[in-house]
Amino acid sequence: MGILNITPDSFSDGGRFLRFDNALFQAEKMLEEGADIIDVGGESTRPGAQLVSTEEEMYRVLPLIEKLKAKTGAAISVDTSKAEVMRGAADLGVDLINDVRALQVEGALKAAVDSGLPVCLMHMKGKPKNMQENPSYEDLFSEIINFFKERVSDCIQAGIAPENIILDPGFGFGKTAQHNLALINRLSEFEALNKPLLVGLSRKSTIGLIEKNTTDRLIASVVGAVMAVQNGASIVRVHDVAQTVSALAMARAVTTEGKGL
Ligand code: 7PM
Repeated sequence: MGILNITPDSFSDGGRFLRFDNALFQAEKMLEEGADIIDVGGESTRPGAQLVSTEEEMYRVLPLIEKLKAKTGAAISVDTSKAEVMRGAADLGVDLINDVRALQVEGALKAAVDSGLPVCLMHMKGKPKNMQENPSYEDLFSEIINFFKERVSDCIQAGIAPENIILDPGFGFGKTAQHNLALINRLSEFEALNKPLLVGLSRKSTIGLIEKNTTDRLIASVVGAVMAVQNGASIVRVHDVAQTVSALAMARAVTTEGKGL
């Protein structure tokens, strides 16, 4: 899954068109590099980030989804927590709803059910505003697993098909570096839930402990992605598609002892 974040906008329309074209170019590049899904997001969930209005978020993501659907036929996911954005994206033929708030915002669960689309439910402890202020757990894995069990049960109850649910432990969302590293190392503990797992660790701050400069986080991010897949992840959400695809191809060649070559 390639990440396509639409950054905040200036007031000038020139800027908006430029950003739109740039985003389109990025998406096409990621598809050429081997991405299977493009994840389009218009809200920054960075710790302490400003909330984005529904109107602004729709304005950022919907035209892009529409254009991508028309131009590429690639699978598109929409990274949103807002019911209106989910509905708008579903009307445009989006393929997956990716929600860092796990459909807990007012109206989101209903919108997801009505869409009939697969959903990714992510674990977050706290809110983006304060989630990185000393996150603590009595037991990291059992807390996340219990959260998943409750959300899966609520989603199925509401009408989402069990086979349409993907789970994500939420790397960096209310977790210390040690928590994040434990999540990759013991990701297989989530396999008992029998759902596909999605992991997003690309360029995040834990990677930053290994490589300070954001521009130098490529190799560390790729190693994390490979280890996540080795430990059971079905989808990795990444910025650097070509390099991740290459690394995963090598890892698969080894584990299949070259059968696919
Ligand atoms: C600023 C800071 C912008 C952080 C974007 C981010 C995940 C996600 C994000 C994830 C799933 C990023 C994050 N992270 N969706 N959306 N899992 N399912 O680093 O880990 O891309 S936003």
